[in-house]
Amino acid sequence: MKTVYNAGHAAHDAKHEFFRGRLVPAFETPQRAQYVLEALQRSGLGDIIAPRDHGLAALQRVHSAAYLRFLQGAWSEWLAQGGEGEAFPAVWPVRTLRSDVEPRNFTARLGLYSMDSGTPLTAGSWQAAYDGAQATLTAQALVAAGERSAYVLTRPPGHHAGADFFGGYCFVNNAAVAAQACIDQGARRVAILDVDYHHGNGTQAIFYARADVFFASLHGDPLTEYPFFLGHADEEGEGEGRGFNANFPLAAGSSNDAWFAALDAALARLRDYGPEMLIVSLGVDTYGGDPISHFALDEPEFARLGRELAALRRPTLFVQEGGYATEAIGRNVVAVLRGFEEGA
Ligand code: OKP
Ligand code: ZN
Repeated sequence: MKTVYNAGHAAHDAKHEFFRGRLVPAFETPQRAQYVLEALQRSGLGDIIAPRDHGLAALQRVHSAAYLRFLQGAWSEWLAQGGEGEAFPAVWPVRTLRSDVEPRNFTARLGLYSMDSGTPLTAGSWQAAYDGAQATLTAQALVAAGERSAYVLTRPPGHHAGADFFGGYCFVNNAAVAAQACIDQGARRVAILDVDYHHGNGTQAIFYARADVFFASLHGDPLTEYPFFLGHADEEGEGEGRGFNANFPLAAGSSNDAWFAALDAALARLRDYGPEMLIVSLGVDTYGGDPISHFALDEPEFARLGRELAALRRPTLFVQEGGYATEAIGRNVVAVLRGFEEGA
């Protein structure tokens, strides 16, 4: 399996994030991708190639023009108004406040286009996220051209980013960009399976009213886990999309047996759907040693995940999402990809 590696990821290098009332070292670091890269190189899994630039248009297919414009210019606006260090949003248009009028004030727009204060915006955030989407499009093109599978090694992750907001460490929704690219190339059914510990609220929302992209997600129950405000089992899609969204929330602390039972249920839904391409939002923060998550997967379980995904027999694109036990991410990712190749 080929890897497309976004070497530009390191341009997004936040030093801090807010956690329980104080600034702590950021969990989402360049070291994450570095460790995966080293594990991949040791694994001999396949070539590691550079992204090709497919341009901004594919991003505009899932994100609003106003949001992308904001992201591109945000860092220079932050500097121009005297910002120091990383930019964190602090005010949001929640219930009864208007989000249909774009304020002129930068802090207000930072809130309008975000969902939390946990996502530091840095000098290189836009560039790293843009390059990540290009890496994803490069890998999507490989699979669309007939490769059995491909893996996108990138950060920051993407699945929390909505059509017009960032959050949960995410700026550009790579999995959504890839799914939309498949549709724009003529596919009629694409499936996204999100196995990150956190619900992929952005991906779900982007395709919620559509039948051409099925979204299924296994995740920590939003009653207690981030992103808290989406990801419940009764979210089944709306309008034409009714029946094409499937959430499998699991209590924090759930066993591996419970996790694989939910995986089997999700895979059964995807088998019925019969997608032309499967996109896997591959977070490995389901690892038992993850510092911000509460499932218990380990190397053998990641390998089993890979094998079960291969059994779907669909062209498969893996897109890197979370995983914060830095020293273990590499071997966990390699276990999934190896398991997939064994099963393929
Ligand atoms: C991104 B992805 C820890 C609090 C959690 C947001 C978590 C985003 C996870 N400081 N903050 O889904 O792995
Ligand atoms: Zn996650």
